[in-house]
Amino acid sequence: MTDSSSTHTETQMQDSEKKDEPETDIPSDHPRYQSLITRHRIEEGVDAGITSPQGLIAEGRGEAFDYLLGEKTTSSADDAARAAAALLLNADHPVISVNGNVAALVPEAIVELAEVVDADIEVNLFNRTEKRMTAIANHLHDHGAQTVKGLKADGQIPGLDHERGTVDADGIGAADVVLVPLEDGDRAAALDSVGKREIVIDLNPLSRSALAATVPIIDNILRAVPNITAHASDLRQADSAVLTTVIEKFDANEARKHAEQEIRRGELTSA
Ligand code: PTJ
Repeated sequence: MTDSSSTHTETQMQDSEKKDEPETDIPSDHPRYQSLITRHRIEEGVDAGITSPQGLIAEGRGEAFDYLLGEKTTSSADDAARAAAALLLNADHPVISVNGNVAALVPEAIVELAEVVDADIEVNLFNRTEKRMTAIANHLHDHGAQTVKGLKADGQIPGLDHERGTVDADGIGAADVVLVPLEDGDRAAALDSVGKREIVIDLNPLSRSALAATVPIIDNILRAVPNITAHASDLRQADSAVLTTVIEKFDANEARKHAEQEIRRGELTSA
């Protein structure tokens, strides 16, 4: 699941992507095939009213970090994915938060992870509109989700203005652990301040979201979500003491530092 066993993760990623693969004219032997497919998915998400136009900018930013990371899951990101799996399995009420980029990029992988760790799925948007909330919930249902929260909007995270703080009271409002991929820094900080333990997936190790996280996973969401699921399947039968040890052994500061070093070192090959 790490650099040394990345084939497993890559195979999973390729399999999950094939199922979702959009219609494109991009030749599969193009050296930047993966990146071009990802861009295309975000573009399709915008066209379908799922992804916000700002999601295009976020994707470009993430892509630049991923390029510098060598577009692979580092050993520290793999440790983080294992700690995330343990945290989700050990939680009383885990929730996976889905925004417009997440819905466009990994809808099936999110549904699969939620099943394995028995988490709620909640749509939670930075640029919230009822139209986009409904479109994303429908999209997740189309990809196998049974229940999608977020539409009741009867809860509020303190410290944020109304729209950005709106959640379901029995979803994120009641969660003890929240997976927030590609989250805005302000909202990550607000969730942290009300005592939620956060797992953040973000390619930028210096982002405020990554800094607020109990478990920051500095990896592309395309690789990170199937990797958490693989670790969760592996840890599923483990008792609470084993899960607690996995969580306690993980060092968030070390993980962020390692990712930053990898990015700064940036041993690039042309692509
Ligand atoms: O759908 P909405 O309205 O909730 O809006 C979602 C976005 C992502 C547009 C919104 O939350 C936003 O503007 O986020 P930021 O502040 O641009 O932060 C997004 C972070 O995700 C950045 O640090 C990027 O580096 C990172 N990122 C982008 N693509 C990926 C990624 N991290 C992991 N995997 C990616 N594919």
